[in-house]
Amino acid sequence: MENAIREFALDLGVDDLGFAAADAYDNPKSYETTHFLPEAKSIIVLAFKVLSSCESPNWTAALNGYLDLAAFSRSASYRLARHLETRQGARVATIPWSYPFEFRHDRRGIADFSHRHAAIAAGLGTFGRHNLVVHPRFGTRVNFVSIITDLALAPSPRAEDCCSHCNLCVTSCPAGALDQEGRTDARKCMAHSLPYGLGGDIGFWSEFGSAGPEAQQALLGSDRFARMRQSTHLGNQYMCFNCMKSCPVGV
Ligand code: B12
Ligand code: SF4
Ligand code: SF4
Repeated sequence: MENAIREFALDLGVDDLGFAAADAYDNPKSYETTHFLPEAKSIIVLAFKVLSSCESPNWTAALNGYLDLAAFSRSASYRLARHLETRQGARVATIPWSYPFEFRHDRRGIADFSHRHAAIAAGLGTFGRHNLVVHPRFGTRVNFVSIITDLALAPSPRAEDCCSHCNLCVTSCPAGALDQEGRTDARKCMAHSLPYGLGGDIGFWSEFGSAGPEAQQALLGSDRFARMRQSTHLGNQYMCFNCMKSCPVGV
């Protein structure tokens, strides 16, 4: 069954996939797989190679390649999940690329499920110095989505250490967010990589609330406001790809 699933997914255009037993998924900060699907037995993790456009000096092109990946990952995940339902009689829970995730005050900025840990359990790579998963062939230039299912699937073998410990990701982070080993300073990263996300939005409206009428007019006419509005429509509007594009593995 694993081979048939693999063939179907690769035919869709997915770059790689791996299988993990649901109880091999180990992340104390996220929910158990049974939180998403009470009958969970396995996780199928799909890997999508990030387009070389992430290196474009033009930000529109860099971001657009990323949004293409996100849109495709959503459709590939749906098609594979439907295939599992119709052909294998499976039950499924699909976990998205990034959003939606349950925002909760007591779990600030922490998603319900970790694709990184699922990918490692499914043999799709190992943690690199930048706290991202390094895939043996695609290096860091890979994103994941996961499907939790009640099918009992044979787990894929774990990958060997894929990070060459060259430190290039750390030195190319413009925010210093990777200085401490084993931890991404999410605040520093977000200020640089997602300046028009939730934090930027809150900052804008706080400033707006305490500004006089003229300053408010200027704020509404600013590039900052236009970018923020665009970000609201697009979802994640990433402005930094440095830790991903600096990694020499698999390029
Ligand atoms: C919120 C989020 C962010 C936030 C906060 C990240 C954070 N706090 O770590 C911000 C905006 C800062 C961010 C930034 C980026 N992100 Co992000 N992000 C997410 C998202 C949506 C949720 C993360 C989460 O809360 N997971 C739940 C927690 C419980 O698990 P976790 O993510 O694995 O977090 C644990 C690990 O960090 C672990 N850990 C870290 N290092 C190590 C090392 C070892 C040895 C071990 C054992 C554990 C460990 O400890 C944490 C707690 O358990 C995920 C998608 C997802 N649902 O997985 C993408 C995701 C993690 N992001 C991704 C990417 C690519 C990025 C960026 C490069 C942005 C970009 N331009 O694309 C940067 C990279 C930052 C970096 N170097 O860490 C990819 C990673 C792909 C990969 N190859 O690993 C993901 C999986 C999206 C996807 N679908 O592919 N991200
Ligand atoms: S995305 Fe940019 S700011 Fe965030 S950790 Fe990577 S290099 Fe640093
Ligand atoms: S850039 Fe170097 S240190 Fe960083 S993850 Fe890649 S191989 Fe590891």
